[in-house]
Amino acid sequence: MRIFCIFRCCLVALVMVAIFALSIPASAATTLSYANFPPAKTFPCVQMERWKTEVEKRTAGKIKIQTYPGSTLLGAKNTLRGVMAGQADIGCISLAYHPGVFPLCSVMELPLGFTSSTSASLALWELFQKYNPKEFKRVKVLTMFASAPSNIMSKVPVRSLADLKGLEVRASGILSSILDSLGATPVSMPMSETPESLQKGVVKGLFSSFEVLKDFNFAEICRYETETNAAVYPFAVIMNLRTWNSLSDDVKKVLTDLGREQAEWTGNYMDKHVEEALKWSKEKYGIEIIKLSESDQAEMSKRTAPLIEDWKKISSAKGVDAEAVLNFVESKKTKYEPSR
Ligand code: 3IO
Repeated sequence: MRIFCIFRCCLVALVMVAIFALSIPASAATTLSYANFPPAKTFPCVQMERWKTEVEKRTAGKIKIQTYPGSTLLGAKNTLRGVMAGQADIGCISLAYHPGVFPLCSVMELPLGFTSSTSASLALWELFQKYNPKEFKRVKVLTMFASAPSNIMSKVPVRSLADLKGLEVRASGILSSILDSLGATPVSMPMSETPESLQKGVVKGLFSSFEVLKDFNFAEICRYETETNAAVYPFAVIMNLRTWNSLSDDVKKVLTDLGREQAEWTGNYMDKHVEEALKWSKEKYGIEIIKLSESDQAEMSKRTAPLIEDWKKISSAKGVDAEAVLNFVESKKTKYEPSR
């Protein structure tokens, strides 16, 4: 009886040690949540999965990232607050969904003539590094990037600025003001609400980069694509500050080192994907690409130029050295634009 009791005690102890040992590797890894608003196959989520893979590899299993695409954790407009409050550790935001909140970085929404996502993404990242603007002081910025230049995708052909008059077109932020200055009727909403609005006919088109023709299948409903190569949409990937402060120095270094690389990777991915999406849309739906006349292009520059002056006034009132910021972005554009 006694021997049996000792044996049983040993067995219990052994099982407990085994459970403890097994639990060590699990508790050594920290899992961070990452919220993203658009569907999984769109570019903000493609870059999220790439970032996750690199972080998990480079931290050798210390950090695991649980990704939540398609607004499954936080939506387009509440990701900023949600990350500040700790509802998610990390989140991806489109700055144009928060008018007035980012007086400095909103410079990237202006019609500055960027022709690629890569050059705009690098300019945005370096702008942030240089000014470290206080508009982001309540979060840690991990990386930034920008969409490719925006164009009009519509159900009806827009062959001239005259055709745009009164047309309801979806955009956000300063890009809505660009549409307004061209005579369209802008309807501001996040990209994630656009499929339904197009379906219901609330809007007749959208103003964004061309890769969405494939990724949202917008080519099916918007057969006319008018090239404007207008402004880009700037994005930021932000982390909760308490989460950031809880990370070890070696993990912080991995994330810091990845910032610029990720901006460039995303730009390259986007620029290639725009080409692919256009080819796909032509083959599958026979979309028509429309170029505006020289005189309409000149008229566009003339009508949108005051938006730059407006931005200067608004950002200066919030303490931004507007002239210096614009000059900085122009110099980066010259540096990174593919020479033609
Ligand atoms: C965008 C946003 C979500 C998914 C794909 C996208 N491609 C371009 C954008 C930028 C944009 O239109 C926006 O609303 O942020």
